[in-house]
Amino acid sequence: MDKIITEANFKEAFLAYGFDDVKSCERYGSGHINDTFLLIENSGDKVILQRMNTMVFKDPEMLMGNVLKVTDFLKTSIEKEGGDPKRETMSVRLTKDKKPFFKDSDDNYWRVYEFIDKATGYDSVKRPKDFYESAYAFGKFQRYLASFDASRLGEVIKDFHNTPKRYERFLQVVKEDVKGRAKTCQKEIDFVNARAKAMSEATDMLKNGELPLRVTHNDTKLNNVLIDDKTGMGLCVIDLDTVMPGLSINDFGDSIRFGANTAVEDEPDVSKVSLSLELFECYAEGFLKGCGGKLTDNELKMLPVGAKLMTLECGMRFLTDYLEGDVYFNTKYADHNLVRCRTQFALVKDIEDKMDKCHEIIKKVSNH
Ligand code: ADP
Ligand code: GN1
Ligand code: MG
Repeated sequence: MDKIITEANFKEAFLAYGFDDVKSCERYGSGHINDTFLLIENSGDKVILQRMNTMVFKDPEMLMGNVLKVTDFLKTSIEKEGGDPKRETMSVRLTKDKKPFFKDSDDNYWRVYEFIDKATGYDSVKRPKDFYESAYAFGKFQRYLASFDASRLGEVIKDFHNTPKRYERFLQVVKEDVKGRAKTCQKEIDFVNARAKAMSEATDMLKNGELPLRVTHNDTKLNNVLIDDKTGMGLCVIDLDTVMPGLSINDFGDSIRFGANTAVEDEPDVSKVSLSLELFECYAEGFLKGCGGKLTDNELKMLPVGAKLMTLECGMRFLTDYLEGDVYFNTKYADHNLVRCRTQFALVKDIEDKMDKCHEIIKKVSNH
């Protein structure tokens, strides 16, 4: 569990960044990893102040190095296409000492982003158009980064979307059962084990050279893209912590997991959970358009499998965290991770049942 943030910690961070006239500094957004605050100065200036989660991101210096490289690169690409780099990508605010983060005397790592105003990160799809726009933005993000040299990026979390490795770790955690919780979730453990063979479907293809390694976002939830309140267009891809070499089908898949579910990620009533084929199609259209026709035939073919695998992997990660005593994801109540896991598994089952239909949709959308 993360240690608390004291008044003194905030004061040090404010000083490091030169915020000497703070009007308010409140928790903001619904991310599961970092501690995010919206800081407003009396002048009306707004910034996002975050305490980075150093349990998850063990090398914050490398992480911020990645973020700076990626945002600098994106700024140039956005300018070239006549966009507004101040709103269409993140801007890191430096400390008074010109550093991209600040470490306080309790070893908390802080960073500041310019606040992107009049734009919203949604926790669920209110209008299909927003989902289409988010897809276009994530696809475009990938298109921009297609010419970024991946070897410049550090691997911030090793094997982040290596599903078979995640499965190995899951098996270990079930075996150790440090909190004695395995007996409360045997059905869910069985659900994972029944899919042992499926875990390496995508990673095997990567190994065999059948799927290309690209620079991907790796955390493409709907609330990690801001939609412009005025134009309704996908404005800015945020949460760049996990930008690393990865698979396009995982970026596609994670968005489907979160946004094409007819229920929210932590819906306790699993009868409400299903894959909306309408939203699946809508996302596929936006994503393929955003990628600019750059996906290979194998990638296109594997997009629905990406959706299944990202949902299975995420459910397995929630279950792993529940078994370990809720040490990774921010939780709001005792069984939150177990509830999230059940939602994911109900969605996996529905994706499996609708797999043929998903393939048909991709064929139609990509004209293959
Ligand atoms: P986490 O890694 O915990 O998910 P995020 O970086 O995604 O943290 O930030 C959490 C939330 O804060 C986002 O979902 C978004 O609503 C908001 N947010 C983050 N950065 C900005 C920004 N630069 N401008 C406006 N809102 C932001
Ligand atoms: C976390 O940071 P956030 O809330 O956007 C997690 C993702 C999970 C997601 C599940 C670094 O995303 O991998 O898919 O929760 N991020 C990290 O909601 O582990
Ligand atoms: Mg986030």
